[in-house]
Amino acid sequence: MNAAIKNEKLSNWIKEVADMCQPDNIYVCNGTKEEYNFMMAKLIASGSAIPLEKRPNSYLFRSDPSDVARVEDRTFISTSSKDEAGPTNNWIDPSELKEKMKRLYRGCMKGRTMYVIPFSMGPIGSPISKIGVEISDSPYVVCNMHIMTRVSSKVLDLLDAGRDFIPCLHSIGAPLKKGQEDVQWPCAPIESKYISHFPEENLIWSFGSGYGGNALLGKKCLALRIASAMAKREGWLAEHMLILRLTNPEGKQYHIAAAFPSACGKTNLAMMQPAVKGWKCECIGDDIAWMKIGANGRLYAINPESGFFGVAPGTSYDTNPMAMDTLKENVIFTNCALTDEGDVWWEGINDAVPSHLIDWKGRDWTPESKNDAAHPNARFTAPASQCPVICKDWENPEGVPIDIFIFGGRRGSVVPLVYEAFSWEHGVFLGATAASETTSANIGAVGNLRRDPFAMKPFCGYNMGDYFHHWLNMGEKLGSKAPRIFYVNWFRKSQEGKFLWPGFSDNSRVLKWMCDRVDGEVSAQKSPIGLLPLEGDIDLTGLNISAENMEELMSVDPAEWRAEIPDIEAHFAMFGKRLPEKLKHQLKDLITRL
Ligand code: SAT
Ligand code: MN
Repeated sequence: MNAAIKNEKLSNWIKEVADMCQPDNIYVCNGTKEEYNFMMAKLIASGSAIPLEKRPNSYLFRSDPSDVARVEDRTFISTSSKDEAGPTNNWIDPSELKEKMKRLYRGCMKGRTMYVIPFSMGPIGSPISKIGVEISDSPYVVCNMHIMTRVSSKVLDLLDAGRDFIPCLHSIGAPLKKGQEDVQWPCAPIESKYISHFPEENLIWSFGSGYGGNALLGKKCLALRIASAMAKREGWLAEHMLILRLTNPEGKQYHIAAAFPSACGKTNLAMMQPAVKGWKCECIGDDIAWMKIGANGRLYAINPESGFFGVAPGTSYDTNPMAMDTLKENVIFTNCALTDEGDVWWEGINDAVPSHLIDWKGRDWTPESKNDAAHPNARFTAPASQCPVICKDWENPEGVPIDIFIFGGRRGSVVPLVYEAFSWEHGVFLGATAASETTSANIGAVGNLRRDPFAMKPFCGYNMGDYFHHWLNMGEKLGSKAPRIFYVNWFRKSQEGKFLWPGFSDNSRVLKWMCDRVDGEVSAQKSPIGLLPLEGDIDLTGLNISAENMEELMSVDPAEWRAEIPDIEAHFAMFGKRLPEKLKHQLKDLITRL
């Protein structure tokens, strides 16, 4: 081992894991540039990383075709009783799961180095931040953690000063026999993949996958699943939300936190350049928000991450120029296509389709090829500090005061562009019943409608019925200082199957309406599902959209909504006694209004 560990809990844990996993070496990470370069050099030498000639200090990785997204079926919330994990989580008894996984972990790092990665979620030393230590046998994970979290030996100093940490154990599950040659992306078969959480002891055990949220354990595992359980216990919120600051032409600031399922445009919204004249948007975070009630009674949010792990396909100078500018250098690309000039390419990056590429599986690709050149869940890992519209307060340990919450999803029909909740309780009902068509961010079928409450279905570390209670309680604590709640759907389609709303920078028109509502500048019209904008109140200046399209976008068809009720009822029935009475009333009221 290259460094002495003074903290007893940590040194004991390292020893225990090393005894079990039997790595050849142990290396304690310090988070420096030199370390990053050293790791990358090893990854280039082994053939795993391809340096990109066109982008300084940037690399392309290709994963195993079986290891391309989060594996929700193999993700477990292991609480002492099944009821504590609730109906939306997979559950195995903790001792049984640990036994199973210990068998897998035994000797799993043979032939490899075990990396000890001390990291902070949130600014190092801030009272809101949480410390994690990930043990991983993947140098790809180390490099990604350098970007996505604050990896530093200063974190070890904090442990010495008495701070606690969350142990996050990760193995790709691919030991090497003596002399055995490694593959480009080692991982274990699907049936031995486990992404396990033990929220009652703040512990994470992940085995078998090297990809994204399965392996970069600071993100979904710590900052959402474990943190949501801590937040419930401690009275704060850990949410799957972007955070942005809007500034109006008079200089007034509004802070918005918005929850959408994975691959529904959070990164695009977080970095949007408003189409509305004089308005400015700055990014604070694109995926996760931790929120606490401040001394003045308002809700303050921080982004615990330090990078973006964004979906590449569809990202372009038209859809998200700020993301494109973030990606000029120091980026890790995974499962993108490679151009002959040594740059990355993906579907939707620009109109010019190259005549030849190497696809994400490493095969020759031409425009005649049947398959996509980049995997639909291909990702970029980029430092948040490189985003041209990163907010100057993005690392402020105090956070920013939230004015507006937005929930939403991807719905081709039924749901209008925007509506406002009647009250906090009704807003919680909107969050609790949010639905979206599934995307390629999870292994499984794409395009099926599923209820994804608060976009937290895959990320809530305890019983979701209790989570709904927690949101209702937070509203009571916040009282008149609670953020206003809205629901949006950027994805409604016409009868002909065309998107009705242009989206992207034009979404600012919808956000502006929300700000006007907060300021009491505009009224709204009551509909059975919530408060709708009055005609003319959404600023459409400079936008070429027909009155018919606008009408179709905003239409609420009671018959279509009545047809949703059985699915909402079935969804609520899952939670049994844990479903808050207030949500039952909300559903009754909706039925009456319809
Ligand atoms: O792979 S991740 O879980 O980090 C990405 C996502 O699903 O949002
Ligand atoms: Mn996400």
